[in-house]
Amino acid sequence: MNNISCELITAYIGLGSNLENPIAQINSARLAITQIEGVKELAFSSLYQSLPMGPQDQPDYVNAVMAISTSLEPLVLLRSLQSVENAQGRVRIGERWGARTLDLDILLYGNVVLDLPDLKVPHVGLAERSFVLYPLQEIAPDLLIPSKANLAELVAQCPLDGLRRLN
Ligand code: ROI
Repeated sequence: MNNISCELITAYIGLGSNLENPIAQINSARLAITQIEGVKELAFSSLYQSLPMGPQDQPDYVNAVMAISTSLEPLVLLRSLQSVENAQGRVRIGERWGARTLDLDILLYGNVVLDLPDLKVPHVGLAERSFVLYPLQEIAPDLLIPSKANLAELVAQCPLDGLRRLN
């Protein structure tokens, strides 16, 4: 045993896609995330169809939320998720809040609050996004969100905004 630091953190990842077969994008991202060393899947929500937040001249999104147990530090986890995005054809140019093949966001990392240039947790948009809150509630109904509120309160204040469960 030479692995000294092995604290496991429960983190929540938001998955979103609105290009090139979004359902397949989400399913293959799920598989790729489970194959990251130091990551184990704990739960995966249903898939949801959602109206685009941001510019409206883009296709509807498919969204889901995944709970993982991880030994990776937050920024290492972020870089690993970015590799998955890149492997699935994500191109970081073009319009802000435009269409994308795959978006992976760290929504929560245990009870940690982080405000780094590259990573803010809890995710800044979490409280306003039905396509994050409802799937999150499905897999973690009793969740407390550090520095915000409990999830049930946030869900109660967030209209569905066209969100539809797909499966
Ligand atoms: N809108 C929806 N419905 N779902 C997303 O995952 C999503 N992701 C984004 C922006 C462009 C803000 N809009 C979205 O990054």
